[in-house]
Amino acid sequence: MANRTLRSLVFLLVMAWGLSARVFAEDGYDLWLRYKPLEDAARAELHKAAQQVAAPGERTPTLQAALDELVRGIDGLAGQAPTIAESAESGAILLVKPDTLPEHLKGKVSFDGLGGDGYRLLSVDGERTLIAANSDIGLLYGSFALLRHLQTGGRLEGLDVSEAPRLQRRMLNHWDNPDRTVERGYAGQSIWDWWKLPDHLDARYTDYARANASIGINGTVLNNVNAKAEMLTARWIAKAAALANVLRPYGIRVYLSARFSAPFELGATETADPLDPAVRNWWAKKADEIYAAIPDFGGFLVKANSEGQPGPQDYGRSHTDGANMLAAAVRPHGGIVLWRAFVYSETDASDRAKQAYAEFKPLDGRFADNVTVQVKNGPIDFQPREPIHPLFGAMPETSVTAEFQITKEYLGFVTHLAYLGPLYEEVLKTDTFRGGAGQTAAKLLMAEPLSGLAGVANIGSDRNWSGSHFDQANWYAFGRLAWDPEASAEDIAREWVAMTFSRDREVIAKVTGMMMASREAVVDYMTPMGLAHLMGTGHHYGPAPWVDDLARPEWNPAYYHRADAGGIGFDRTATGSDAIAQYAAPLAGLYGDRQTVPPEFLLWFHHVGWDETLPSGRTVWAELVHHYDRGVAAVGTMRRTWAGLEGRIDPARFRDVSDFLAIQEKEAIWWRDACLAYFASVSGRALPPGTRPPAHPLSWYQAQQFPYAPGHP
Ligand code: GCW
Repeated sequence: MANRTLRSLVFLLVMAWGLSARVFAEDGYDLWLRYKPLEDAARAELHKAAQQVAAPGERTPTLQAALDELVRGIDGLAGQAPTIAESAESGAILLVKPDTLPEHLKGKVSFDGLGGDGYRLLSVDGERTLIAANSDIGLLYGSFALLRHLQTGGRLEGLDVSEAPRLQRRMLNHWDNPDRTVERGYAGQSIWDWWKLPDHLDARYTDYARANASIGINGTVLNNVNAKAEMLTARWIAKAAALANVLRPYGIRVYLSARFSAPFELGATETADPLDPAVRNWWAKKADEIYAAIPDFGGFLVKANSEGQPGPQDYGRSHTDGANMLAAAVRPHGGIVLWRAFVYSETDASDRAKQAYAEFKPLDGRFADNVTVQVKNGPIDFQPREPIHPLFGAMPETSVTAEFQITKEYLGFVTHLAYLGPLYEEVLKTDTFRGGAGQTAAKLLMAEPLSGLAGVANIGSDRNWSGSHFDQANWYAFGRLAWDPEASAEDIAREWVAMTFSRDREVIAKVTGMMMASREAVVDYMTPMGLAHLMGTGHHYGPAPWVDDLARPEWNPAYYHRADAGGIGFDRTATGSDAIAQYAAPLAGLYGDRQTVPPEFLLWFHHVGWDETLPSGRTVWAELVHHYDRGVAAVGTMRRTWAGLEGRIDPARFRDVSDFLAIQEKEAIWWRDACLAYFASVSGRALPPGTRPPAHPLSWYQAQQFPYAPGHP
């Protein structure tokens, strides 16, 4: 008998242990929407103030989503789920629009300045909290904002916050293929389980929608810009429509990348010439077909005449001919065309950094008004650091959208911690001087008639969505900056840490500190001082500054760094490629002058002698070594900071991050050693005294091959 009792007890204990492990093991799936219990006093206070959530008026799917999220969030934070009511008594959270505002509050609550998507959070009567908006989407955004406020330690009392997004289109671009591979994706397969669509809707799609709505994302391009024609067939439109149905209540519109040669490739026309009536007709009919299935379809994203993709130039036509044909097709339905400016051609050997501007600037004023030209943040390609793209503000008669990369193709994939908030912020805060001082990229974007920000998604089927816990922060920061391009990357990091890891002040400070230093560390150990594109061929994993024999000149790292026995750097001044002439005068002057060029762009714009002395007092060669060392040291610091947080972060995520930081440190050393070995060999300079020599001879680094590196098409 005693034995049996003991056995049952042991059994129960084991069960309880298993259950708690399941309940408490954090795997990152919940992202920043974890809603962990508040500490005692705050929990009791919230419990009292949020016994009900009420939303008078028609219960649309969007309003239902808002209520469900509030119930879920308050349940987690306060330890008890509020009930959903029709009208609000005291102790309630009330979701209202101008026409559902309770009688006694009429005239007392202003909805001014909220626009369609904005919201107001307001304490009233000392015992109710209003979420006020002009639309259901505004109420959904307001609900997420209220939960964010509570998750980051805010209280309901005395609340009065109004916010409205400052860009109209806040979009993710998925580079997802129909076979579920993801170009430059490092987080597993595509989350779109195309094969089972439209009949099976993975629950993840709804969580994807929640996460995106929580940061204000309102558009998603489902497929890769290197698009397949099949995506535009009836079979695939049905799949996109099924996804659109899931995303719609969360305010997210679906867009598709369109392959320019689709009508021809699908056998419907003899050509894809944008001036051919049959081709134009095909696109118009195709748009009708798509809109019949997806009434709120956003439009087409197009990569044309770039890296081998088809486009109007194949028929002697221009980007405007191509873009405007598609614009005409979607116009009757209210759709838009996002036409990418990421172009460079092998026939122009001068300077890849100049080509987008050279091709697009002359077309200013010729794009239809439902076209926006989508421009990458820098003139080359999502490098750890680039100066701003000269096209921003350079086409006053054309709408321009900015494109950032969230996935870290050139910043160490998912195993390197690199918080991209500071990269985005640096670009957005850059003064372009277009039309006078103070014209930052953020200001220009906000003034566009079709304003928007696009981010190449880092989302995949990995349990933690982004491949690493910290890469979730890049998705989050992108969304927050698309909502407000003048927000601070550091504030965003702090808020994300509080929601994602811990509300403990010291943890927040330490982790935020790690994040804020992380991108500069990557710049330092990969491409310091304005260097770019030193990554391995094709997969872009690891260092390969020595590569100089690829078919196209601008595929070679040597093309970018131009190092030789005399010096290093790309002369883009008037004596060189004169790329600086594409910037507005004050900026061109700043970048073009050796004395005023910001040190972080020195080698981007200038070719300098190895022995020249810099303001730091070091020679160019010694400065380069200094940066590589500093980058490695910064990763060591991140590792130590993280190690010091053991016990204050849940064990599973603590271990994941620890492992990745160890990989990062190993690879930072590899980058440093390989680059220094190579640059020492070209410069003929010895390492400064006291510098640790590379672990291997240069030939060892050159021999490394990575045939299975992820994300490589
Ligand atoms: O960064 C480069 C990538 C390509 C990508 C291209 C682009 C989708 O290496 O994989 O193709 O940019 O932006 O079109």
